[in-house]
Amino acid sequence: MQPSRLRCEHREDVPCVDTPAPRFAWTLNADGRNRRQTAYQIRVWPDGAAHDDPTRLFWDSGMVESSETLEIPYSGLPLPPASTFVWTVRVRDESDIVHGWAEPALFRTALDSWGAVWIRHNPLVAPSTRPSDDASYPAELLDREEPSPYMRREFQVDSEISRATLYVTARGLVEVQVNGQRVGDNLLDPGWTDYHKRIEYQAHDVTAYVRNGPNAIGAILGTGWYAGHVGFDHEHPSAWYGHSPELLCEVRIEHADGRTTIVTSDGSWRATRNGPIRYSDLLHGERIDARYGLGGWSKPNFDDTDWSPVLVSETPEVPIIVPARAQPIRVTAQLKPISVTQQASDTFTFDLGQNMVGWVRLAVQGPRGTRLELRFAEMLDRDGSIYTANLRSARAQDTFVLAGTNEIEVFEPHFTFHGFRYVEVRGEIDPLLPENLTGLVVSSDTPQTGSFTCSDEMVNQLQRNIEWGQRGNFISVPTDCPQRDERLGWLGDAQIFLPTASLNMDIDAFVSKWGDDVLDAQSPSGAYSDVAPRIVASTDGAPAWADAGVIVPWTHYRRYGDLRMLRRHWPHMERYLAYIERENPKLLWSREGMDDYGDWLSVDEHTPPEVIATAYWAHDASIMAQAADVLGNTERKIAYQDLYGRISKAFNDAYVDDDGRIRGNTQTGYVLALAFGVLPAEKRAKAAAHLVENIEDRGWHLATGFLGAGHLCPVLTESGYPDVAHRLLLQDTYPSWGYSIRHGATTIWERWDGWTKHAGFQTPEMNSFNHYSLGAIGAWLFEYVGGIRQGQDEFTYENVLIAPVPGDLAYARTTYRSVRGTFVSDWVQADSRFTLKVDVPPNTRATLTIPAGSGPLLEGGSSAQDAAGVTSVQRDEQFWTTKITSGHYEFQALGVQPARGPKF
Ligand code: RAM
Repeated sequence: MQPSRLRCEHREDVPCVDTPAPRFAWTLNADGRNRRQTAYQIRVWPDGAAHDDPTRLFWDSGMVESSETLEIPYSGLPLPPASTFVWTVRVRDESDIVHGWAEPALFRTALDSWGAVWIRHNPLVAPSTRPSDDASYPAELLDREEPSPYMRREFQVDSEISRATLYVTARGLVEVQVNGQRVGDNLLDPGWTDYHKRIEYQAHDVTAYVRNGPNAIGAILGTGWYAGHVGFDHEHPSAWYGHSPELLCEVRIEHADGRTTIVTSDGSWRATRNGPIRYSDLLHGERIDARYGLGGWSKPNFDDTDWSPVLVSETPEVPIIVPARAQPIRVTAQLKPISVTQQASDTFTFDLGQNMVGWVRLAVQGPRGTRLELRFAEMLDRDGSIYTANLRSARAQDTFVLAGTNEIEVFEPHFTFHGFRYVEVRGEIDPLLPENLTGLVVSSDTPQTGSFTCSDEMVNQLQRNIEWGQRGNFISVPTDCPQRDERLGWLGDAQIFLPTASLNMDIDAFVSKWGDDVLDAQSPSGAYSDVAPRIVASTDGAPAWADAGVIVPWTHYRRYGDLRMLRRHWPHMERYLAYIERENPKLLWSREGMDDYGDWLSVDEHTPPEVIATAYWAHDASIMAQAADVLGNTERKIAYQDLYGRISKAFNDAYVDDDGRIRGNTQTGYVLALAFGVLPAEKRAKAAAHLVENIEDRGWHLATGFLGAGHLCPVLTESGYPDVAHRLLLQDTYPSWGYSIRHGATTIWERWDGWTKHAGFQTPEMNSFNHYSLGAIGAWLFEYVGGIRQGQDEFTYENVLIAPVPGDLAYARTTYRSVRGTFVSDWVQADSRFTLKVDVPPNTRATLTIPAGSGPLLEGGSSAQDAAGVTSVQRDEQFWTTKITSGHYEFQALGVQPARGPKF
């Protein structure tokens, strides 16, 4: 029983931790059934020492009698700052066998203080205005020039190096080079936070970069979220946090003789703005002019006499500078164009075949000064030209100017990103071929954890579209869209999509980081904001958006078991609940003139805002009661249960008639009331019937916006209408998920009618083709069609349900790598039998629900009753219910009619 996937502070890569008690977790792998961990032993030691040298151990937990594999806090000697540690774990199993130590993993401890100071280029030193040999350089480009600062210093190392670590951050964006080599593969560091309150830094092992003798370190800065354009507020067009980017960094060199030398950002650095990056902005793009090549600027002995001294910054200190919590942004995939068409003698349009987020690498050859203009778009217009109207004010344009080296020159931007499928390249260049261009897909590098495939290709495309939407919008924060002048961390979108996102990928660390952004953005009143980090949309308290402050930590806890995050958010959640109650003393959400987005982008239906808001408030209260219970706070639990009851009663008295009809009679009204459990038992079935009537009246179409879309299919399924849920899944006429897919969508669209056959493109004012919210149906695919889910009172995947809802699909295969290991549900219905293969990881249990027919239930060909690891088998009219322990099983229910499974 070998532990694997060792995680420290929720990361498998090397995290830098700033807590005295970092938490450890692992996953167990073991053959056979009913496998359990009965004890564990953890050891932690400094990197370089041996784990069996007792004099060097910082912590040896000894054998701890426990089956726990999550959230185990370090409790050894105090961990010194700025150090690297190794840890491992071994376990004892159910037969008292102690197994071998796991492959060790690393973590670093944070800096305790910075010896470095923030530096910036001197704004009084103007960059050269145009390359010396190009008098014709277009004036309109020069106007926009705001070249990136390049900064450097040299340092001498004169004794053997045992380790070198770089700690670096920026107000803006930063890329570091040491001795001519780019450090690491992180992109767009340090990501986005409210820079007035909190900035993250990265730690990199640079031992391989630094050498005995002369060394040089260099940094390139971009404006990024700090000083560039963000969002859509034209009154406040850029520089939300500051005007000019700044650098903070420090290299700690540990020597073999035990000494440490520190090289920091300080007044001795020199800077220039005469490098190749002439302009960069997240929304508008980047301009690179290779004629400004700086040669070996980040190598030692470079002549920087025409560079100028940097200024030590006078910007007020940031209160909190913390190590980066989540995985960095990286290139996570590369795409080759599926075609290139020549639009005019100097215009080529590449099609990458996939709406993606990131940028392109262009490899071209041409004369010095050749200027190539690249524009990016998600869609094509009727005439085959790129459709950019929906980007609003985002120019999304990269410019590459060739140095004319007689060789192939390779261009790639540094400090921008675009959302696109099509790339138009314009310029005097030999005809371009697909080989000239590569799409680089850029995303926060969250590991994949889920997969879903089934017998219906349209549904498989839906799953791919959801994943691409996630990839493209999880860039440091979860954003609404990646292409237009917006890209904000909308709370509503996030709370709707996180249950799905956390099945597709391990967003544990990513969300705990964004959780801090949410706390940083909370108003003094207690209201949570509309967006976090909080800029552009400065309002707060919107129902279903602000409620994310409560929903997100709870969703996160249920997926990942992160109690510390829940505890940290708890007082803020309490403040929010107090705020709503203060504003709505009658227990119905009634605050006039408040921020309210309603059931955003619903079609032909208007759900009364008070119905939505009050249902969400009840939902918050119910979450609070459950969270209080988990946190061991019985008094608050009772108080919130009571509040939940009172809000539900007020909701029913005001909005629900005896026949279960809810004010507005809309799909989302019924869906939310049912999902959040605010209806009394006797009205639930009636309300569900009204919901189905509504869907039927629309010819089996949905009408929900963001808020209803994610809960719709789960509610239908739970209310006894799985066939209706499947019907909506497979629907491909407007409006439906299938409609966009039938019309070529490779991502989830912002609106059901983003493009329709009858009306063409929706208004360019708000029409993103890469918005994940409506992709919130993804959780239903995993949790109901695949069937892997947690029961109401079951947390963190110790005891799961595997209850497939097959509909008319012939098969579905679902895998989910949970915090406790991988669950698989792989079912096929054919020839009067329903086959379900499952994997349940060690230390966990599952209850399976399998469609029952006239024949028996077999496991591995014999009676399921007698199978090893099966602890109970029961049946009612419709289903077998089987309880199993860990392991791999193959069940078959025989005589299931009709051939495609039960009729619900
Ligand atoms: C739009 C955003 C987002 C939504 C808000 C209310 O501008 O795209 O998706 O949450 O409005």
